[in-house]
Amino acid sequence: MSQRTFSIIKPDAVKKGHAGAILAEIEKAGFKIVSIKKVSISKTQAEGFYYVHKERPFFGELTEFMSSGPIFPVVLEKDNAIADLRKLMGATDPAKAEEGTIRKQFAASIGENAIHGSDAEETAAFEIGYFFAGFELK
Ligand code: FUP
Repeated sequence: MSQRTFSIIKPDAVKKGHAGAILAEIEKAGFKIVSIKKVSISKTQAEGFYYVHKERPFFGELTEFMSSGPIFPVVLEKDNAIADLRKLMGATDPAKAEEGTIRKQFAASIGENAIHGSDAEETAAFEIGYFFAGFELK
């Protein structure tokens, strides 16, 4: 069944000029780009997005990094989109990511790991709504 998920091309990938190559991989894997924009977010906005991680030791570093430069929030659609994007992204730590995954190819470290992807339906709904208004999702 067709499903939507949410992704972010993170500041490290945008800075290195990898946004286009990553989006090409995503399209090649059968995802339709429903909506995309380029934005820079504040540390407070990054904290709101990652509030589930607020007690984790890396929260400060993570939100500092996510507000360090422009990002591309993206809404994607395909059958089984949430699980399939997670698979295409690879493990959080690129050193543990499988060959051919986006993080294996484009991520430098566990912190600066090129791409975000929602991990469940409820998080996808929250994350899409955090970055996109209804009229941007036709
Ligand atoms: P993922 O879903 O693979 O993006 O990973 P998590 O939701 O566990 O973590 C969200 C982000 O926190 C990661 F993308 C990078 C950052 N993080 C760290 O910086 N250090 C860690 O040990 C774990 C996660």
